[in-house]
Amino acid sequence: MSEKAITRRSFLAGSAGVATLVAGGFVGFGSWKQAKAAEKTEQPVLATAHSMCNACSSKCGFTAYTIDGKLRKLIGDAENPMCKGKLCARGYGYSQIAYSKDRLTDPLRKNERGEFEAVSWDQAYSEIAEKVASIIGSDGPQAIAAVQDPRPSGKYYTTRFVNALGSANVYTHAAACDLSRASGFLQTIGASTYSSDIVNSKMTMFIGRNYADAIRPSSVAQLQQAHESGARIVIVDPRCNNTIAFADEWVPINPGTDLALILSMAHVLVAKGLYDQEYVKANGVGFDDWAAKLVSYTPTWAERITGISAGIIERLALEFAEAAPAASIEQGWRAAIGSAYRNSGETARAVCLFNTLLGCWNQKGGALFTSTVNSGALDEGRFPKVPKPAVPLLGLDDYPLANPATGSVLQAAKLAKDGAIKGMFFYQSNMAAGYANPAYLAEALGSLDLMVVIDVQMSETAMLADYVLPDTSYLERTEIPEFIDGMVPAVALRDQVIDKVLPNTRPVDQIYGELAEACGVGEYFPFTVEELADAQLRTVGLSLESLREVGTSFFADKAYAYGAVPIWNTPTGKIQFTSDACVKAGLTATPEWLAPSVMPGSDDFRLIGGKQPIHSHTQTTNIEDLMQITKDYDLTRVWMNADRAAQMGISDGDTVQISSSVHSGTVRVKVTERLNPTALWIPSHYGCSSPEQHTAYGVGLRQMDFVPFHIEPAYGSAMTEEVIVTVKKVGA
Ligand SMILES: Nc1nc2c(c(=O)[nH]1)N[C@H]1C(S)=C(S)[C@@H](COP(=O)(O)OP(=O)(O)OC[C@H]3O[C@@H](n4cnc5c(=O)[nH]c(N)nc54)[C@H](O)[C@@H]3O)O[C@H]1N2
Ligand SMILES: Nc1nc2c(c(=O)[nH]1)N[C@H]1C(S)=C(S)[C@@H](COP(=O)(O)OP(=O)(O)OC[C@H]3O[C@@H](n4cnc5c(=O)[nH]c(N)nc54)[C@H](O)[C@@H]3O)O[C@H]1N2
Ligand code: SF4
Ligand SMILES: [Mo]
Repeated sequence: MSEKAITRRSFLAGSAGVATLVAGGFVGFGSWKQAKAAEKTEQPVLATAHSMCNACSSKCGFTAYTIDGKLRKLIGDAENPMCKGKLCARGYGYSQIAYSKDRLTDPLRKNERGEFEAVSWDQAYSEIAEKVASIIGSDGPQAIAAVQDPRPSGKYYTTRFVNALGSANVYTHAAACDLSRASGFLQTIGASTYSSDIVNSKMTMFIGRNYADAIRPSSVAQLQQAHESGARIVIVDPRCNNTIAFADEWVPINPGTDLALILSMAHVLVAKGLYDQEYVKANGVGFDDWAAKLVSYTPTWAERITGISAGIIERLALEFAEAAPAASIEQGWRAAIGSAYRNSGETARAVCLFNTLLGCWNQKGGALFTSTVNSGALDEGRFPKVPKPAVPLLGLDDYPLANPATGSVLQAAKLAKDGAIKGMFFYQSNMAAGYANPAYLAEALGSLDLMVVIDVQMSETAMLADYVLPDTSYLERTEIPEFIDGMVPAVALRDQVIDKVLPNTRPVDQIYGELAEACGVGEYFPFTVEELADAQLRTVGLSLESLREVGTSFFADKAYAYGAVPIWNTPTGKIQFTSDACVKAGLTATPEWLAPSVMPGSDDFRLIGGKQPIHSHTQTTNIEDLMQITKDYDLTRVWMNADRAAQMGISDGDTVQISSSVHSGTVRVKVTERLNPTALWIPSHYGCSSPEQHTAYGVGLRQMDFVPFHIEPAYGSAMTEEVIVTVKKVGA
């Protein structure tokens, strides 16, 4: 598939053309700009620069090759820990965003008729500042909030700006991604994630995590290596996803029941005494309480819930015992334990406790706590400290287990609807299309007095805004460094690699700096992004110049060593088999079976979703070449189990109407043996409802439209798969 995409890419130079130009030699992007400024360049100038992809949050490092400031090709940097030399198809395809005809070109303001009109930057800033002042005047700074998708500069500048206004309310997309996972892990092991050492493992189980479709190139490479070196790889997924290419077994579980599987595997280990008793004793608190609950979770009990035979469950548990401590349940990301169900947070807790039974933490082949290096303290004269906001992040009272680093943006939406939050800023976030039911979000965000969206194209979220501010694309701006967690911690840079395409766009650092100035808090932004990047890098022995040379730099002296006893950063300082905070939040002390909030019957289905390798969330479907792959391979179809389809008289390619309690839509069907019969699987990228995205608009269905607005108790997530749908054939 990607080969096809690559041959179509119009920006790739023919190799003969490149060869001629190479004769002129390569220069860095900075030198190219100087040459251009001096206007002495008669011959086309080739330049190269390191930067980072922005098509998903993995931020793979690459070298960009340009001719006269225009992008010609990208090559993944071999040293970069995220890509290890290979970008994925999205990484190549998404670079076209810079030249997209649907880019936002000017600041926009919505007029009384609800239409956008172009305004000057100064006018936008001064009107926004006026509204900010009025909101703060009447409701205090805590009525201001922001949402950002964690990118290096986006995160830093959004937080700094909102904090400077006196508000702590900065949220991320976590509530629709990995909030339950991070929060459940925090309750149990005091860390929001870990890394399974797949390559050195004897056995790794993936529960709703799909390396081959929800791609990070280095993870795919690791999995391939693990598979080739004999690690036993087990995929637990209602769908036989493409990771099966590197796996030994597919466990086609009923969706939403992973907790029962884990509890009953734990039952087997505890009942047979096949767990690391010494490890549990030394590191855990409350084990006996969990063990008492596990007694009833026999494989026979779990078979009825999960649809997986008791024999298979017992075998998997015994295989784990045999492989321990070089074994683990992989950390997962989104599906099943991230934000899908009423039991996602509790499933995440159980995952950590199961790994504890294996005694695999920080063991070779087990589950590791690698580390990152961070920027040290900066000179406060040049980079003034922003005072800590008086009121803490809103929403944590209602969802007390939500990871405090991200909060629950859905509770923020509710607060907007109720009028407690009145002004919201969005940076690189398409909340309205992806974080929960879009109709609810449109209403909630529609209640705001001020909504400002900074984006590169007219997203569904931007459509709702009062002001839309056009960012430069990621290829056109320099950001602050990205510190990368790993076996050897690293740092990489997103740098400007092409000349600005649209003259009236501005980079994120400039936008927030100028907004701050207009809002009267400009004193917190008296530096350029280059100065900040350089200062941060100098605290770790590097400089902007030295990082630009190499793209990625490693901290070899901080390399991971197996065997270290982790510091369990929980209230008890132990691995918490029982948690007081969970009890306070209305859950059980130890993870017990908690059924999903809805269950499909024999006439309907649970709608589940997932990634396709050529798209990211909602942000890439407007890229023509990526969407062409969708069309060529008919990728908008929903998957339906072959037996169920036969029973309903539905054939491959038929058109069906899918209806949930809140939405209905028609789509074509892919009939397959590769899906659990209780599930209907929908790709999560389609159904764009912004007419200004001319390629993506109206193609396919949007998963989130079918999901009612509801929030996982205690954890604050979107419960994206707590939805039952009926299916009716409407056309052959
Ligand atoms: N429908 C749907 N919903 C989803 C998902 C899905 O696959 N489909 N996935 C879920 C998951 S796992 C996650 S992590 C979240 C992700 O949710 P988000 O982080 O909101 O990601 P996207 O939906 O891709 O929206 C990103 C927005 O950023 C804009 N953007 C892209 N580049 C730039 C830039 O350089 N500058 C600025 N200012 N904006 C830019 C895009 O145009 C787009 O509007 O969504 C969750 N919800
Ligand atoms: N191509 C692509 N890659 C991406 C992204 C992207 O948008 N596109 N986004 C990145 C981001 S932000 C994220 S969060 C990750 C997400 O990474 P993943 O969590 O791996 O991705 P998903 O596709 O959401 O879900 C993985 C699998 O879970 C299965 N699943 C659904 N429901 C259940 C269930 O109840 N139980 C079990 N056991 N399995 C279930 C789905 O069938 C799917 O195959 O991907 C990252 N990589
Ligand atoms: S995984 Fe693909 S889309 Fe994500 S950063 Fe890497 S190359 Fe870009
Ligand atoms: Mo995500």
